[in-house]
Amino acid sequence: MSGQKTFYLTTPIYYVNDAPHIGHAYTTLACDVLARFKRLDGYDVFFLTGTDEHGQKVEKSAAAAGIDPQRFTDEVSQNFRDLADFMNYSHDEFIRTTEKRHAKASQALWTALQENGHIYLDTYSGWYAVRDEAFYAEDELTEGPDGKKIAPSGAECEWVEEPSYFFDLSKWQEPLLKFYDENPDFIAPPSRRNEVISFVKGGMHDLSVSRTSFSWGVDVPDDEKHIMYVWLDALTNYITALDFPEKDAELYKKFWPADLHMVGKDILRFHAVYWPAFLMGAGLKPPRRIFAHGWWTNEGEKISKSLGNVIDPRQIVETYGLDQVRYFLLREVPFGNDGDFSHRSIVNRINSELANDLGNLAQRSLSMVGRYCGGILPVPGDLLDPDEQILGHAEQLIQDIRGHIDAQAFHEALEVIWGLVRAANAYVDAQAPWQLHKENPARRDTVLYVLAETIRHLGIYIQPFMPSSAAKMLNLLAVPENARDFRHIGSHSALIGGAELIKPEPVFPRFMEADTSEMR
Ligand code: ME8
Repeated sequence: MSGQKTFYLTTPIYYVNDAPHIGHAYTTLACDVLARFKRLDGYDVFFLTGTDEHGQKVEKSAAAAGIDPQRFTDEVSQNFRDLADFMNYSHDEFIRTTEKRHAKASQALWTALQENGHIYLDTYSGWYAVRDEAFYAEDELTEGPDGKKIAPSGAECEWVEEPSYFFDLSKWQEPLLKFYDENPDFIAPPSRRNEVISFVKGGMHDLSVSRTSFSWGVDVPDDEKHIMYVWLDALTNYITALDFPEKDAELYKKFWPADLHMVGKDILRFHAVYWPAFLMGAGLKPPRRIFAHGWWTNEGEKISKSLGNVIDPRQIVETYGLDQVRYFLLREVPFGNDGDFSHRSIVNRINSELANDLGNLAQRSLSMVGRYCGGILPVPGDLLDPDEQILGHAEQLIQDIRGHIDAQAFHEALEVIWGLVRAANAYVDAQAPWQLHKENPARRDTVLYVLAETIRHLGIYIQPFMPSSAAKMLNLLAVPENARDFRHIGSHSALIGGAELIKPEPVFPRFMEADTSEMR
């Protein structure tokens, strides 16, 4: 549709050295909620995720598995793709950096940087952490007990000395600081923005952007001894997916610059410093915003393979339910902060907020329609103040939710939605339709209609977070599928007084403790 607002958002592309875990699921989930929200809000959305398949780390993992790297990456990448389907993500495309089109895009970016005089040949001698695929300066490192050099991330470093091309990052201090200044929303949350600004103010060394001691990567144009540094290759995925560098690439014209690159805090520097510098160096526009979210721990402990406490998203979904996990991950922790996954807290939220607050509201309201009105949605009479109030609350809420989603404050969006759930429960208690049933059936009908209408709004609002449960809820109200987007907020037309409703079934069952006895 011409003139339609567009929204392009991306997840990091994940390394295929290992199985996907809850951290990967979390980042993509946040993007999925945002993508679904924007679609419901009338945007033409492009939502990209995928896998990062080059570099020393992946090459080593393939060697350890005794498989050639291409077959290894094919297998592990498929695990990420399967997880994305399992989690009900609505990505528009899944990119792999071993695709041909990606080598072409990375080489085109390289050539543009070279033509603009930002790349030169020299020798790199310094520290490198394979786990982070990152170079470190001596003064950033500490010494481990066995004398090994350790990066701030905890990764072990090795000494590297080899011919390398360099990108003139040291010259980008001023342009980057100016860019951050002119675009105050470029890095979020604000604490992260300050971190980046002080890093850049501290001065930067030129960045090694090619390697010669192994070969699993994209070839440097016109110098076959070199492959590109995996981060230069990886970051380019965001424009490969838009058909860069094809002439007149429609997707690129339509969606670049990206509205949001969602990342974890571990990889903010690559996205907020290197990536805009590469793009500006190549004469391209930087993205509009980078959001760096926090880190998950498991029952208070850092998640790591060596501790044996990696959380498998499939296992928790099988235990607690998909929408329950989607809700918990975004409700439990202010988005941006670190969070802890604990059995007790997820069960608490499932039982109190999903089963009791929202589930019961729908179940008891719709059961009354069944019991008192023969399952026929009643036609309302005149609205009184409390009715107008709750309906006004439901209708106005979209503005608050939109504000929170645009700030990536998912927890706040859910909090205000639950404000309406609580108000609706208070409305049922105050209006006591079971009492009205005996005394004033006409008023009872109005109250039940107002409740149905409030639940319709709640069903619409929770769609991005819990798509299947929201669909069940809207089905219970016989809301047509084409009347579930945000244009239908506040319009009463979607609920038809006189419509026959199906017998309600609980949308959010309680979690029974015995279900997990095996797990703990
Ligand atoms: O860094 N808590 O890939 P990666 C929260 N290929 N999020 C977590 C997490 C945790 N415990 N663990 C991982 C790479 N993540 C590069 C990216 S982009 C051009 C290239 C999430 O497989 C979080 O989003 O190591 C983090 O940034 C990402 O996974 C790192 O994934």
